[in-house]
Formats: sequence, C-alpha cells, structure tokens
Amino acid sequence: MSKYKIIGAPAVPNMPWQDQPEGITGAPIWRYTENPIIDRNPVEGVARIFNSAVMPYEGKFIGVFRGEQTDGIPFIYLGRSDDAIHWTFDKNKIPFVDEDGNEFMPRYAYDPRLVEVEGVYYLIWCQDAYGASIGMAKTTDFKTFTRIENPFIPFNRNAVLFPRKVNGTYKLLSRPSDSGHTPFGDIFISESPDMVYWGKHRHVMGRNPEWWQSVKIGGGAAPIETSEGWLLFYHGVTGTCNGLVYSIGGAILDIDEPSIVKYRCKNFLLTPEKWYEERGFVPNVCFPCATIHDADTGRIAIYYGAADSYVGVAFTTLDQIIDYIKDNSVVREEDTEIGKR
Ligand code: BMA
Repeated sequence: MSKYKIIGAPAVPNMPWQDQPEGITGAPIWRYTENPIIDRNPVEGVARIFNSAVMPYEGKFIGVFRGEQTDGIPFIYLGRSDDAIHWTFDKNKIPFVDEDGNEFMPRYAYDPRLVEVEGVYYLIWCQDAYGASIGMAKTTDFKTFTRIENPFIPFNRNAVLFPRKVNGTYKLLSRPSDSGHTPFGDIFISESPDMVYWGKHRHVMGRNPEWWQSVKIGGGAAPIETSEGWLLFYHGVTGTCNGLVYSIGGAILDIDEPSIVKYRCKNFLLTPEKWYEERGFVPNVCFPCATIHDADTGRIAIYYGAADSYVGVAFTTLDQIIDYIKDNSVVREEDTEIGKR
C-alpha cells in the first residue's frame, strides 16, 4: 500500500522498470543497467540525441528528441517505441507549420518537452526569437505540428508546462537567461488563460548555497501531480575550474499555488558519475526532460540527457523519492513566498 498517490495520470503497466539494486547510499534513484538507451549517430545526419522528452501514447510510447545534426545545429525529431527503451526515429526533423498550415521552422530548436493538457499535446523548446527564447507547438495526432505564439520575449530557456490548468489557467515554468552559457538563473512561473498571453509572473525558487545548484537551476520534467503537491525534477548547476556540472534535483510545489515551494531537497538526486554522464560532447551533464510514471504502482522513470551526447533512464518510486525530498528538505524564505515583488 503506497503512502502517497499520483493524481490525474493514467496507469502505465508497460513502463520500463528495474528493481532497486543493493547498496544505494544516496538518494533512492538507480540507473537503468543498459544505459545509455540511445547511442551516437542514431539517425542519418544526426550525430547525437540527448535532452529529450517521452510519454505514453496509445499503449506504446512517443517522444520528441533533441537531435544534434552533423552541421552542429539542433532540431527536434519524433521517435516511437514499444517499450520506451528501444526507439526508432523519423528520418526528417518535425515539420512545423504555422496556424495557416504553411511551413514555419525555427532556426534551431533544442531541449524539447512534451506535455498533454486536456487532450492536446504541447511541444515546448528553446529557439531563437532574436535571442534565445521559448518556442511552442501543439498537435493532436503527432502528424501535424502547429506552432503557437512564443510565450516570452528573449531571453528565456527551460520552459516546462504543467499537465493541467491550475486555478483555471495554464502554468509554465521557465528560466530567464541569456543566449550563452548563462552564469545565473532562477525558476519562475507564468500563467495564461489561452496559451497565447502569459503573465502574472512569480518567482518559484532560486539557485541556492548548496554548491551543486549554486550557479543556476532550471525546470526539468513536467511536474507530476501527487497527494503531497507537484513533484518537480529539475536541474541544478555548479561551476568548477573545468566547467559547469549539471545534476538532478527534486522539489515539491504547492498544489494550488505552485510558486510556493513546500519541500526542496538540499542534496542532488543524481549527479554525473557514469562514463556516459562524465564523458561526451559536454562532460558532466545530467539534464532531466521527462518522466514516465505509473499511477498504480508509483513507479517513476526519469529520462535525462547525459553529457550532451546520450539519453539515460533512472528509476525511483513515488514513496521513496517524496520521503527523501522531505527528509532532506531545506526551504528558504524566497522559496516559500508567493514570489511577487
Ligand atoms: C545548457 C543547455 C542544455 C545543455 C547544457 C549543458 O545551457 O544548452 O541543452 O545540456 O547547457 O551543455
């Protein structure tokens, strides 16, 4: 009998899973033993796939993948899988159109998220809009992908949509940033009545004195609705003499007022330590973009980009991760306020 509940999400009995191995000393998260699940050069003209988002779809799985082309420019590719481990990808990048059905491709697109809200699937990514910004599209059939308005002016990255309206409006986490390797950054939340006009911006949480998240933080997977609040896996970044290091962190946001952080784990949940996380195009990166979770068992699979080169999967359970976040929670005044000044 589980202690906590996943709310509003379906059972996914065929989600990937491995039982917890012996000997875990830190957070209760364990990597899939066959990681990385996507190797280099997965598609003609694509050198690496990483930082990608997947979800259950029609009894199988679908995903939007950051494909770094062989000219170095990232775009989004559609992938399908029977087991959420072995993926096949479309040869061509997703052909976005505008609201009139005309081709409307971004100049580049990276770090996609994929979130269903009320039967519509939204893709959210980082792109150029006269500076680094957020792009969005919607689909109902994974055949036609219609771009909708960009939610923000530059500079902003790491946008993550909530899987339902909260208090009657769509909610979007994002991180104001610059176009480069931004040396600062907090998570904010904005709301919209229609996915066009975004406002009522509130601060959710900031970079913290804990060293692993002292430079910047950014949204990761779409928040999971639970009986304790919104469970958020995010990334936290530290600076070293050898560059930035990206780890995965965890927090629980208030269910009705998600700008308020109820619990925030002072320890990282996952930090680069396997070869595919420490070695690659950009070493030392674990960058979460999605979860697959099963409401019946509370099993959670976290999908994360590894070293800007691969996709990895790590497992946990709702009860274990919520207890770990609560037991190791440190929330500061900035986190617990409504976030309006
Ligand atoms: C960030 C983003 C991510 C990337 C990370 C590490 O700024 O560009 O896509 O994984 O840097 O290189």
